[in-house]
Amino acid sequence: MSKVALITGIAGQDGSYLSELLLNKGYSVHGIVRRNSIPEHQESRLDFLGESISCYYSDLSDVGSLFRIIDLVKPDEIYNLAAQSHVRISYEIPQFTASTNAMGVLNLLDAIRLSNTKIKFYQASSSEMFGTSVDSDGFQRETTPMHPVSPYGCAKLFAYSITRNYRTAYDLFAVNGILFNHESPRRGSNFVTSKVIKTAVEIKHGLKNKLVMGNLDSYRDWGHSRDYVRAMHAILNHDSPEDFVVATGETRSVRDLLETTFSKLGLNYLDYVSQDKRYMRPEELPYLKGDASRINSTLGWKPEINFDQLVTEMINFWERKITDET
Ligand code: NAP
Ligand code: F7E
Repeated sequence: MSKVALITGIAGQDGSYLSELLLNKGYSVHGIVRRNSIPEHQESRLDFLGESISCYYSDLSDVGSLFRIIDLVKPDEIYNLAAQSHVRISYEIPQFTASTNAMGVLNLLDAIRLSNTKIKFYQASSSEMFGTSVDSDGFQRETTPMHPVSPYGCAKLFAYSITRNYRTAYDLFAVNGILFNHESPRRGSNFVTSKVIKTAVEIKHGLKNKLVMGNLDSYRDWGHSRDYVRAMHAILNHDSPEDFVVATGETRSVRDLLETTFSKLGLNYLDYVSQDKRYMRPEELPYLKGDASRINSTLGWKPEINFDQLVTEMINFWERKITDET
């Protein structure tokens, strides 16, 4: 019999790639979406999957609806990808961010604990939890202390901790994937990779003439969402419940991202880019570089798409989209 997966945040970037992966593995795939006043756009990342998945209205803050859906779907695995996932915006809506990203996870864990303790639970934890903490060799790994520097990171740290707590206290198969930044053509257009690549393509086509940015000197470890959802599935299907870092092990500055993108398009970013404080954060996380050797040696996971291929895929996507629209 096919396994049943329930994905919260199914209509997000990772939700769409994970749905594809699980369907290809023969899963029956179900997901939670929030009510939106324009339902036509809401599941656009899932359109290509047609009727092969089933979605239900819910919200991580609505415990009753979580119980209802778990009872209806009877999942073997729950992937909790739902979150207010934008770090800068978490400063503007800190309480909503904490309510979804922290308390929402507790709601789901309680729903599992009180309905069926056999359900396996994956929590989308984040490298943002490390904050300013880096090991002396320049990497962050499973043992690195966590000192988050944003409302988003603080809420995710609660979620990470309560997942571990419920694992040991109630013997749940509840695990964390500590994922570093991962991107794709399906990335929201207000995250830095999509913003830079989309705007650079628009500049090349004469649709815009400037790109206004925030901090250019932070470093990120950027991978591809398609690779990272493979890691989520592997972590949840390991024979014991453990937490793993998922990363490429390479770090680049936002400036490097600008340079790579604009030069692929035959442009010089210095001619177009300015900075404005509206895109700066009250506190910045300056540097991320993950050590994924544990997941590599234990589960055999490694990324297959490198930074250069990621940027090229995203440029091609925005080239096609902009050409189709003009
Ligand atoms: P995303 O594209 O922003 O997707 C998040 C999804 O969660 C959206 O579909 C959103 O729905 C939904 N959501 C938000 N608040 C909700 C609530 N209260 N109840 C139910 N659903 C809600 O994010 P992503 O990039 O796919 O990331 C997936 C998960 O991994 C998130 O938890 C994120 O924090 C975490 N993560 C991401 C990265 C990364 O680099 N991408 C790295 C580490 C961890 P709406 O569209 O209706 O808002
Ligand atoms: O910013 C800088 C910004 O918003 C990356 C989320 O998926 O990864 C993501 O969080 C860097 C930061 O991602 C702009 O200050 C400069 O240093 O793309 P981002 P993030 O904050 O790292 C973690 C792991 C998650 O878990 C999160 O869910 O780029 N930056 N100028 C800018 N960033 C944005 N968004 N916009 C700018 O104009």
